[in-house]
Amino acid sequence: MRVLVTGGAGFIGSHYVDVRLRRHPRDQVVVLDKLTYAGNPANLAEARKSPRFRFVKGDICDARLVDRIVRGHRIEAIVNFAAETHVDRSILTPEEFAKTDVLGTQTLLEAVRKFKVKRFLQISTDEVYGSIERGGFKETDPLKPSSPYSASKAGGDLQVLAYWHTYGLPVIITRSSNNYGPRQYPEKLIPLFVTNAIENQPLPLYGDGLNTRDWIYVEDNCLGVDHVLDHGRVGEIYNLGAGNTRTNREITFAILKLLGKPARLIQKVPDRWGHDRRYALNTRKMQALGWRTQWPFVRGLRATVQWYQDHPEWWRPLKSGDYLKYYKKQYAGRGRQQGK
Ligand code: NAD
Ligand code: TDX
Repeated sequence: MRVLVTGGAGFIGSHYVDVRLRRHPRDQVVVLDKLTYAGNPANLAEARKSPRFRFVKGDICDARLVDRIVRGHRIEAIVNFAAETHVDRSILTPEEFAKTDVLGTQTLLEAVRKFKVKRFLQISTDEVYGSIERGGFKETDPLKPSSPYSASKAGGDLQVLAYWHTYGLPVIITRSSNNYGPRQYPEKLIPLFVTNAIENQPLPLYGDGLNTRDWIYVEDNCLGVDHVLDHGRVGEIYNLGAGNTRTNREITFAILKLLGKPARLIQKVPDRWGHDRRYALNTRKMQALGWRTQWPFVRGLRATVQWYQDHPEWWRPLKSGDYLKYYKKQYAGRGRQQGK
């Protein structure tokens, strides 16, 4: 199959490219990525060794470019990972999120329509369901996103479903829980805390630290995505979670323990605005499709911490320049929320 992976230079997308090339020895994979601050050509080092791999730098909102790639490479399937993905950034600059996550998705759907692409797989998130006190969300549950990020992702999902209902396009959506693993940009909880702890810098734990997420190892998510691309039913949504719910405090202490660092590195900071309390997914539908996670949390976290210890050349340059400007801005805005 000839597969277009958008956002393939990012964290999950790059792992997915590796998975697809490894598991399907005859497939060709084209990556389209804008290389925003989160995209990193180094993430595709393994893929570049393959003659079946091509990279194009560009924006999924650029309809002419998307058309040229889909037609030129005779693309049969699109897997859309491209998105603005960080909740804190979406609170500071929501516009980019609506552009890429909603309009970019729609631009890709138009290309699917025009060139009769056989499969369109939209990579979505558990955050579109909102927060849940106990139990896990099912695929049929209503959407109740809280942040500009999750609202934009929900907007993308609704476009995808509308193209299924209206034009009968062969679309599928996966919604995964929080991924972790090598090559995750060090603004997200686990890589931020691991790299800060390595450098003996404070770990900014939001609020009471009791917000809960379900953590899935990135390879388990990618194997699930691949399974859905080949075996999922069009028009369907599939949740991908690992059943590993942990509070942020638990994650923080686990990281400190693995690195042998003291609890005094933990710094209590004001809460994220509109911070969702708990995410969790019901994954029975994926299990019925024959998918299981393979990475227990303890093993996945150990492998992740080890990777960041072994690859300072990957993350050190990312934690300077623009990154620091963003950090200052983020904390400067805290506590100014009105109307709540
Ligand atoms: P990431 O931020 O690491 O990577 C996003 C990639 O998309 C980057 O390479 C970036 O350059 C690219 N990109 C951004 N805007 C683009 C545009 N307009 N055109 C082309 N490329 C563009 O993100 P990630 O964590 O790998 O997430 C990938 C996908 O998975 C996203 O759709 C995200 O919503 C979803 N997701 C992520 C998680 C998670 O825990 N990280 C969980 C559930 C779902
Ligand atoms: O410095 C921090 N301190 C902190 O306490 C950061 C960055 C986060 N947190 C908390 C906020 C959340 O409760 O940790 C939790 C996880 O935060 P993030 O890593 O920012 O992830 P989250 O907001 O849960 O969203 C992630 O999972 C779903 C991804 O960023 C999304 O792209 C994905 O859709």
